[in-house]
Amino acid sequence: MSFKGVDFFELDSLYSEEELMIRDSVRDFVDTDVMPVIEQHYLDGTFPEDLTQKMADIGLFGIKTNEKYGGAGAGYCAYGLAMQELERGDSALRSFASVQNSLVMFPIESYGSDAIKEKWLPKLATAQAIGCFGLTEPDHGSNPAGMLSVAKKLDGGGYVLNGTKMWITNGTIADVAVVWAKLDGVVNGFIVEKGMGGFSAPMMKGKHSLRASITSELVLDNVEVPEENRLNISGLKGPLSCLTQARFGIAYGVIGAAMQVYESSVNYTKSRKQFGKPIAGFQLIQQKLVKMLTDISNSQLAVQRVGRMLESGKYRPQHVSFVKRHNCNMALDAARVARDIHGANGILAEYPIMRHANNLESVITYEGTHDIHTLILGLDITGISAFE
Ligand code: TGC
Ligand code: FAD
Repeated sequence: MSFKGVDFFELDSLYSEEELMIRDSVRDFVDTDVMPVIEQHYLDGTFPEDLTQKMADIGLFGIKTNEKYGGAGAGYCAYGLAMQELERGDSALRSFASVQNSLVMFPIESYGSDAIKEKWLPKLATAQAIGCFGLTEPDHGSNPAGMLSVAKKLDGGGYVLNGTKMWITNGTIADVAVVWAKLDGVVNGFIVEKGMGGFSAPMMKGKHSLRASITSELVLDNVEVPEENRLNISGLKGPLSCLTQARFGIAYGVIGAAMQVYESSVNYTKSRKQFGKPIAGFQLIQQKLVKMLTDISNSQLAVQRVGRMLESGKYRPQHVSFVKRHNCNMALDAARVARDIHGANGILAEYPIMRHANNLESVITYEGTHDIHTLILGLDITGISAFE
């Protein structure tokens, strides 16, 4: 039976027909193509690479990108709903799509030279090319301003890049990397292409979370890139503007994971009997289900509002921090409670619980940890920075 969604407040009425159509096509894809294979990929620690073409075919890459580059030219809420459905399948697939859309196509479209846009956007939209985004370094995660990667201008034109990036989603399989490095002490973005001399992207191993996602190092050892591969933005606002896009998609995405663990919990508690009756009949269980539904519904309302604010251009990045922080925390809590509700069965691959719970431990950390978003909002409230 296909997924019906969790919609206590009849929120479908807040979306256009086109937005619901996009959501439903991703929902069908997840039910048909993702659910049957994802647990095994998670257990094996493999990314389902064979699904990327189908994802492109249903328009999952370049959802907001201009149609002239092969995108769908849709709005933020359409993008968000697509991420929600994908993450109901697995955070790894949503991560893949977040990176492709928000962290690679967005900066190329916003800041790339015409040559770079024409070269990469159509290929990224059709999954002929895969992208990655290299900001984090081994010793600079929450504080990317301290990055050590450097770019130097070459006398004959172009730049030479040196440095190491870590925790880079899609790195090993990427054809193109958006890499951030300091040029004369200021953060700048560069397009690094697979096969460029001195560039390698070894896979990171041993993860207990996001096991169906590829996570890599990026090693830049005197990599030469031409002038046209430098993005037309300087300062930390370059990468942070990309993060605003991706964080919004995550805030929608994690609702999908929460919906999945909630639905499984409702079904499980109705069929699982203890002390002579279904556990759904115990007050403590009902209280947990009510909290999950309340939290999911609040998160849905908040993120839809932020989506419309982004579409109107009347937003501040702090609005996005609010929903990234709140919704990731909500989904992780829901997954942990669902694990409890499923008892011992909650740790089995037969149920979509532990996988989501483990994945969400990464999702609450990447794109700005829960506490970094707390500090962003704390600064917004008080006007006093507590970062240092
Ligand atoms: P700060 O002085 O606050 O800002 C520097 C400049 O940037 C502007 N700005 C933003 N612009 C757009 N969007 C935002 N969200 C922005 N936030 C700030 C700001 O106005 C300023 O502009 P200007 O013109 O004055 O220069 O910078 P800071 O160094 O104090 O840093 C602030 C802090 C700590 C909040 C920031 O560094 C931060 O957000 N840290 C968290 C790092 C992070 O999120 N890393 C994510 C790496 S990528 C990733 O995780 C991908 S996971 C992909 C997946 O698999 O889904
Ligand atoms: P740290 O910054 O070392 O933080 C450790 C702890 O200290 C956290 O609890 C944090 O909240 C806390 N802390 C830090 N600073 C402060 C402070 N000022 N006040 C109070 N507490 C503080 N990065 C990319 O660039 N591209 C990617 O594609 C990408 N994909 C990822 C995929 C996965 C699976 C994971 C796990 C990470 C990925 N990341 C990626 C990296 C991610 O963005 C970072 O892990 C994240 O920004 C946190 O950095 P850190 O891990 O170095 O933690």
